[in-house]
Amino acid sequence: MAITDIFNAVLAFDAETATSKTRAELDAGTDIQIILDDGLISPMEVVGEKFSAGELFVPEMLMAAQAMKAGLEVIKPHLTSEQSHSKGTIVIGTVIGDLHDIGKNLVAMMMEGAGFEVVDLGVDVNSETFVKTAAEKNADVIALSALLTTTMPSMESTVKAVKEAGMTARTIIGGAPVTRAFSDQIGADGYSADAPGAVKLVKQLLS
Ligand code: B1M
Repeated sequence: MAITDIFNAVLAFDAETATSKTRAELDAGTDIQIILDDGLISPMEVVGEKFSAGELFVPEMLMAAQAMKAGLEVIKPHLTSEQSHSKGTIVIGTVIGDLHDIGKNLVAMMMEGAGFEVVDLGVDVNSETFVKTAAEKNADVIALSALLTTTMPSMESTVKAVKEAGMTARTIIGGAPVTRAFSDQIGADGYSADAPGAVKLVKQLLS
C-alpha cells in the first residue's frame, strides 16, 4: 500500500481504486495532507500538463477529475479546518440563457483538484446571483462560462455588475466561442481556453 497507488488510480481514471486506496491510507493513519497533496492533487497537475501537451483529451481529463473527486469525498469528512483551508474561493457558473455545463464542470473539478474551494452555481446564472454569492462567500474569483455566442453578452453584463458592486473578486471567462480579445474588450481579469489553463490563470491572479 502506498500513496502512489492513489496517484496511479487517478491517472488511470479509476474512481473505484482511488476510493478504496484512499480509504486504506486513511485507515492506516497516513497524514491526510499527504493523501490530499501527493495522492489526489498532484496527479491532476500531471493530467493538466498532458492535456496541454495534446497527450490527453477532454473525456480522459473528465474521468481523471471524477477519480480525484471520488478520493476527495473519502477524506473530506476527516479534514480539519486547517487542512481544508483552501487556496482561495471560486464562484463558478454558466451565464444566463446558457445550459451548457460540461466544460464548466470540468473547470470546477480541476479547480477543486488544485485545492480551491469551489461554489458551483450551475447553469443559467444571472449577474445578480454571481454578485450576491461572491459577496456572501467572500470569493476571490468569479468564473464565467458560455458556450453560445448569444450568451456572451451576459458575460459583459456580469463583469460590469461585479465592478459596479465595488467587489475585489477577479473575473475570469471561458468557453468555446470566447476569445482573449473578447475578454479584454469586456474588461474581464483573465481568459483561458481550457480547464488546466483556468487553474494556472487563477493561481497567477491570486499569487
Ligand atoms: Co449545444 N451548442 N446547444 N448543446 N452544444 C454548441 C455549443 C454548438 C457550437 C453546436 C453547433 O451548432 N455546432 C451551438 C452553439 C452555436 C453558437 O452559439 N455559435 C449549440 C447550440 C446552438 C445549442 C442550442 C441552441 C441548440 C438548440 O436547442 N437549437 C441549445 C441551447 C440550449 C441553451 O444553452 N440554452 C443547445 C443545447 C445543447 C445540449 C443541452 C443538447 C447539450 C449540452 C449538455 C450539457 O452541457 N449538459 C449541448 C452540447 C453537448 C453541445 C456541444 C455538442 C458540445 C459542448 C461540450 O460540452 N463540449 C457543442 C458543440 C461543440 O462544442 N462541438 C454545442 C465539451 C466541453 C468539455 O467543452 O464546454 O467548450 P467546452 O469547455 C472547454 C473550453 O471551452 C473551456 O474548458 C473546457 C475544456 O477544458 N471552458 C472554460 C469552458 N468553460 C470555461 C470557463 C473558464 C475557462 C475555460 O473560465 C471560467
